[in-house]
Amino acid sequence: ELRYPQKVNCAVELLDHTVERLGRQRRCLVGTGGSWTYGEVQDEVDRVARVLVEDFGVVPGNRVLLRGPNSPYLVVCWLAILKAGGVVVTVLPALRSGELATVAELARVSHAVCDARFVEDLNAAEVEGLRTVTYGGAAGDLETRSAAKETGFPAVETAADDVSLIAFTSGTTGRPKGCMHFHRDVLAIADTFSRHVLRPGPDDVFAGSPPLAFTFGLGALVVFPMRVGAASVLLEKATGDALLGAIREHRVSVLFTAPTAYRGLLGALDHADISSLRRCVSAGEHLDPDTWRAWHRATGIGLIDGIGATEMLHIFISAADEYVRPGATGVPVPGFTASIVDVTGAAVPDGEPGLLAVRGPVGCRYLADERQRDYVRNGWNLTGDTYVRDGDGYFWFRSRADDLIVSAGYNIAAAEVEEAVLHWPGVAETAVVGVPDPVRGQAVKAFVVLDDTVPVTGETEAELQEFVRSRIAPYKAPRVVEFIAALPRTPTGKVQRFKLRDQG
Ligand code: 3SK
Repeated sequence: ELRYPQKVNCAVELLDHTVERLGRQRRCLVGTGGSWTYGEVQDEVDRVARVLVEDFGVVPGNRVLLRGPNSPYLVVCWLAILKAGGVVVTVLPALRSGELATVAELARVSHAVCDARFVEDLNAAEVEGLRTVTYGGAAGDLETRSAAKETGFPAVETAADDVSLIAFTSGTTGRPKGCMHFHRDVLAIADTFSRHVLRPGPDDVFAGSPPLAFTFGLGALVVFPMRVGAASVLLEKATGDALLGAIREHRVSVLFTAPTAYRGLLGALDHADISSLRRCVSAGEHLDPDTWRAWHRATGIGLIDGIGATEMLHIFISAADEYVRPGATGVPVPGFTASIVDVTGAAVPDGEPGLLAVRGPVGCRYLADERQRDYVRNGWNLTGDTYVRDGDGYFWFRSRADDLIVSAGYNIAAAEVEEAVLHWPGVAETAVVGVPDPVRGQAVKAFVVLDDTVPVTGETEAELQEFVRSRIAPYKAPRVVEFIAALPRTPTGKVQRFKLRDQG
């Protein structure tokens, strides 16, 4: 069981205590403008915290919106808000003014720290009483103010159970939900998944694609490296080339990204130097066994698959090294318990699909949202995923609960059909949904993005259907195929199936 002191500030734990243990000289954050040691980060965090408190009147408990692409300075601001006792509400730079207004209203933000290049949309959101400070670029005045401040800021002594951050999830549909997480929760994700599965050390160098506004990125690129005194490379635009360039230049050893990106990287490894890589984590979407094997063949590294959720802050089922079974997500991370239940909450026998239920040191706490009652039942968090547990205790993804297609009385997991479609040469990505059908109730429809090696002809749809029927039970094969240029995705990369369903 994890135990933390009653008073704990996660920023102090991640930064000041790491400096106390390992000194000021270790490399901490790396960006396009150069790198920062732990000591430099500590000094700037303290100065920025002073700006927030002394110039902008931040008091403990204030909710502070933080907006900018991944960069060392974004991390400095994140830590400074926490040391000042604020609650960080990190949002994606891609959000538009209407979305920002919704988040600001739901979270009742009083202050904002914003990359100067992204302040226009924030201003256009017209959040009443919002006090905004910008950083970066000519218009950034945070750095000018911080340069005039002293270091050595006395951090606010927050309670372990004080809210440290509110992370918004749009899910794939509906009104955004704010997930509140405590100071101890931030430490708990490092002391569970990272400590027991990833097992990084102070000489590791982390990099990856997820934005810090997505808690996947926050854990991967801030919390996990800083908990052990390692370094993190923050890329504004983590395209395949940028990631490969960073791996070579900074000798990255721990990589975090999603299966789609691993598939993309596979095509670009020929002239890449990835000899420094030692751990590669895949999460954010289901990892199919073919991608696992292809990455293993090409790099000799077994991907560490994991499932997490913004509601759970980070990964709670995973496996690494000899415990990996390609195609399975893994087993509950030490500290978490998982089980498979039916809609009444009763346990489902091993081998049968049901709803994934999980409990552990971190859990869902929606901010003023009645959907809390659906997510947490009897202390179990219901993630909305359908899984099967096998006799060895491994968890195998079937589908999102809302991705189950019921056609002519058959339950069809969209993921299974997608896996079959993906085997067809030339398919870059696919999403399978159920669309209304007068005879079957629902019909299976595949939206398919082809790479440019395959021209679409009048025969292509039939050929693909025939191919899928040869791989899985014919009733699961798509009755309709639509070829499209790109799948609609949320800003964090999840496929927006509801848009495809609406499109029919
Ligand atoms: O699996 C996910 O989507 C996820 C969400 C939040 C944090 C971490 C992860 C892996």
